[in-house]
Amino acid sequence: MQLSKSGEDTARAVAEVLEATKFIDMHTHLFQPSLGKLGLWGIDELVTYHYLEAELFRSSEVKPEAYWAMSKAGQADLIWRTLFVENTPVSEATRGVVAVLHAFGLKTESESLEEAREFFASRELSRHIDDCFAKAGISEAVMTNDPLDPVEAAEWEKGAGKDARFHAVLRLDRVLNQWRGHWQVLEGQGYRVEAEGGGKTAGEVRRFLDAWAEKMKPVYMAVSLPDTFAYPEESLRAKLLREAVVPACRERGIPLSLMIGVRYQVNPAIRLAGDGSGKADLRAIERLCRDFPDNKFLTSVLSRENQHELCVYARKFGNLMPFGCWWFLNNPSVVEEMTRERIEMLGASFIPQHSDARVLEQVIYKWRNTRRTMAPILSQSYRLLAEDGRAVKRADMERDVRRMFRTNFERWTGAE
Ligand code: FIX
Ligand code: ZN
Repeated sequence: MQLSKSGEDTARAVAEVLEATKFIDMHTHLFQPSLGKLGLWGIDELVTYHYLEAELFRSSEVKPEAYWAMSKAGQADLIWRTLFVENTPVSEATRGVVAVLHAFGLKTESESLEEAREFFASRELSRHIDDCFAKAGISEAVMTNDPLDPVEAAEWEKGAGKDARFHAVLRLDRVLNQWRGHWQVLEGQGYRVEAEGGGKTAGEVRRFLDAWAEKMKPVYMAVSLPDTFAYPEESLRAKLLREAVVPACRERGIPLSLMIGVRYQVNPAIRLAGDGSGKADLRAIERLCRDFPDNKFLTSVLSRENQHELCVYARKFGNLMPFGCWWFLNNPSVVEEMTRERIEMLGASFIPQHSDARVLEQVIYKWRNTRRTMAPILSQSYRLLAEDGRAVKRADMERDVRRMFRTNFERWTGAE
């Protein structure tokens, strides 16, 4: 269907296409039910999300150590009262909880969480996952799987059955960033590795990666990296990247996801909520993409100040795929700026968003927000194109949206 140049036709068609397309959520902290009790869901987990814990400590007299001593329900009741009853839930993360309650037809202005607790307690998890994914408009979610997490490793060793709604990712933070605290776990599993990384360490880490990749069948390998990350550098991390991780990804034909710019634990007192953000030196990406042209690098950077530079690098390297508006960037004001400059510089050759959901029901609001922010941006792009002489067909829109939210990922990972 040829769209007229009128804005309202375009806006309506874009909204309909976004609504009708099932997205792939290519980075989450969700877990398939066959991995036991690792997956978080329900109102108490939603309300104690670390984004909301950070906001609690700005609006309550409670001290972190007193908060951590509370029960999960007690923590949730305090956050609900503080951020949702005594204050208006206008922040992105608080509004998200309201959107989830509303999506399930629950009251959004209750003084207590009792109605919500009863509702979520009544849900059967696998059907609840189907319902949440349907409400979110996603077909599948990509997990974050840590072979050095003893609880998760034990679940994989039991033989976690494949779940078509989920894809695995081999997460490497403990290997690449926390070697000192974990090398002896590998040694205990029979890998001839050394504290300083000498001897056969790189080859043995490669053997470890291959063994876990056979078990998990990951769609990519991933690591989050500090704002100070540099490559090349004289460090064990650089050596393991060069000699173990990058070759392993290349030979398996899967990307390496680099998530760069975290300032870990700037405030340890508030635990998972205590991480910050810092501008990184993206010349590391330049060197990795140039030195390893047969590797594919999914990349998300945490500092708003690095975003335009990442787009420029993506124009230089076809093996670099920018993805997502990560963590502190996942707010409409920043998502709009990042997505507009990406479309202007990269067309549809990037992955606009991931949810980073830690609690199952978060996919509902995170993807609702993505569609809401994306619609006017895409409409504007098509209106400009029409004004400059090329009217846009609905089929063009469907192809573009499918490419950004599905086929860029599928083509890069082989995850069909
Ligand atoms: O490293 C990561 O995967 C980050 O997304 C998380 O560590 C972070 O806590 C998060 O959930 C951000 O949304
Ligand atoms: Zn994450």
